[in-house]
Amino acid sequence: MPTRINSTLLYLLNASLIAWVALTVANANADEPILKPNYSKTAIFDGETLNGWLAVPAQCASDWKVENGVIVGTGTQKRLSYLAWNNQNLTDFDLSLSYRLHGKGNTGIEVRSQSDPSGKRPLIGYHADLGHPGIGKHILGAWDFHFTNRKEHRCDRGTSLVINLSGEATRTKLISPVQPNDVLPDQWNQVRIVARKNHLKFYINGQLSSEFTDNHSNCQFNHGGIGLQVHDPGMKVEFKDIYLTEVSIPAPQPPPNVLLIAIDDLNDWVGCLGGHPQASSPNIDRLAKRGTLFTNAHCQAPICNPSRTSIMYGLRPSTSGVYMNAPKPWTVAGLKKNVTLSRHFATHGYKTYTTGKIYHTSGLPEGDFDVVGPRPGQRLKIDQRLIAPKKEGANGLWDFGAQLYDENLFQDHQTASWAIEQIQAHETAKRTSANPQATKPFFMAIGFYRPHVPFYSPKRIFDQIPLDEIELPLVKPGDRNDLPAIASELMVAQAAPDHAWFVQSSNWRRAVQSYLSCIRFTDEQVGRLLDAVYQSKLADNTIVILYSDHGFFLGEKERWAKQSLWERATRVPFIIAQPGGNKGQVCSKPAELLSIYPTLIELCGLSPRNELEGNSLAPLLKDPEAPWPHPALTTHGKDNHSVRTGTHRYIRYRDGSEELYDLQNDPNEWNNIASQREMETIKSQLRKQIPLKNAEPAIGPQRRKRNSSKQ
Ligand SMILES: [Ca+2]
Ligand SMILES: [Ca+2]
Repeated sequence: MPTRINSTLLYLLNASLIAWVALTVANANADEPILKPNYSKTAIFDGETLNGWLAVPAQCASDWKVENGVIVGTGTQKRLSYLAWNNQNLTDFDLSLSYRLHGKGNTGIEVRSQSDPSGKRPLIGYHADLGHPGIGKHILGAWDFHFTNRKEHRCDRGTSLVINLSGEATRTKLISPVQPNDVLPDQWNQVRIVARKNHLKFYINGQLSSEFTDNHSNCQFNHGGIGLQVHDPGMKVEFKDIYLTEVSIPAPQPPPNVLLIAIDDLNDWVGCLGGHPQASSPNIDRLAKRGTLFTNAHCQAPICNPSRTSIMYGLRPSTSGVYMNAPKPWTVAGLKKNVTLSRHFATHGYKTYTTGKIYHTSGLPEGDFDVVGPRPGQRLKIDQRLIAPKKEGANGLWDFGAQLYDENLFQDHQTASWAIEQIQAHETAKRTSANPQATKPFFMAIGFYRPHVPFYSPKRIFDQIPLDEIELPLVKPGDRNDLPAIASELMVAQAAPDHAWFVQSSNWRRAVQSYLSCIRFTDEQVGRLLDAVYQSKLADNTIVILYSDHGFFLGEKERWAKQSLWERATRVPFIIAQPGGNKGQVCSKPAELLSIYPTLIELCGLSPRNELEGNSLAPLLKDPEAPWPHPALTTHGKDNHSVRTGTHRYIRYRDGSEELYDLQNDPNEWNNIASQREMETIKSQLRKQIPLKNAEPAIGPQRRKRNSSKQ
């Protein structure tokens, strides 16, 4: 906590004489609506005196006084006048205060401020601008760059600015920034400034106004002071309720390794989620015991390509325009400059590995990983076809049953074996190195293929679940009668056989048996990976995250596969286990796979990225009951969205039709209560969570070519 210093003493000090002590940059911390309780919030204005504050330049001391419990700044001359807080070495912090601007004028808050070596200005640094309402977006709610030796980047109200290493800027619009009429003239308004490493955010009255990430090498300020400003002669501004919360998280040393385990098409039929009474997954369950299990976690798209794109690019489908299994995201012009999760780790000194299915069809953006292992695909030449073709148009992958060949030849066994070799080689290299600290940490993304179709597993596993004991999912007759027409049309999985075929051909029970068997086999492979990490020294320094790209229907609602906005297709297993973190935690707050990217940034101390749309789950890893206002959103095709809260699911389709389910009383989502009059209030609240942006479906290179040849 900063020490209070008598203002007279400070008055005698020229600000330029204050030694600026460079501190180690604190760890990145993604934006959090509420700070964790272990950071102390300090009132830095006592309501009576200017103790701890310093007028800069000293000649303007008469511009600042305390009256009726508030700081009053008056513009007396044509000059910049500041009231600076005495701690000049703030790195990462939250600053909140109230201000009231009488009439017209221009004020603001200098942050990471330092004395100007050229003497041109009283202070230099980043400046959160606060002019009177109506003054324009380049002042009210904008960031200024008050530096002497670098470009003044415009970061107007409503802007998200990223400055790259060489000082070039790119700007995007914020989705719902503060509006001019949200700022009240002549009345108290709230300001909050969040400074995390090189990422600074500026809020007015609870709404984000503008933000920037400053990567400009050697130019950014990673520490400094705080200064209240009076800009114009004749103006009057008041400040009160000034609170500072210093945030300092030491960067993890050495940086942790990351093992990402992606499973394909695994719904909530795992032991720890209890989605099916015969589900067995002792290894996934033991990972849950090492960390936090999110029991209300959902994919952002209920199909491979858009879900995996969302995870690796950190964007919602409604922003990227990648809604279906084409195009591949790295062929989309608008996404080519985006930095994927693995590349972001690579730029922070990580060695990156992958094997199996991380992106759809096992494809990869060029150069996305340093070391790439086998990616054999969904079906092997060795696989025997077991069930006769089902319907015209049904995808040839639809097959199921036991395969009799050597278990070591199964795709997922090979995937795990390759990953284990890399993990062991890394551990050996580090252990035998003369300088273990110089060994790069790893980021390893491992993608298992099963239980995606074909549902093949070794006979040993298959025989564990006798066919006549299989319990089928519950189906309510007439369940679909209360659905809007668009739901039935949109939620047909073209590649899957009809439910009627499974029933009439007596294959329903066998398909469920096969799916459950695949889960058990994949779980065994997860177990082998976990042993490689947890039975070695890497256990103390490796974060393990396990997820499935989306869920899967096996007859519920008389349908099969994914491609729907209902619970069985959106709910996924999702576990984060970090060394030193809380063990055996269960968190029932709505969680999104989109959060993987920002969460890893926070846990590993990487630089934040403005474009990421997910919320870091770090607060929930510390306290699963922490305030969490975010629902989990799932999007299927343009402008069809589901909003999942702790209690309800609201679906709104592009034609405006709706569904609403009370999951607490109706866990199978049998009763669509959207048309009940008393649901209007909850529907209107949930509707507000739907993304405002609904990008046109992205076009890949082939489509573009065809289109251009037509013109
Ligand atoms: Ca999938
Ligand atoms: Ca129904």
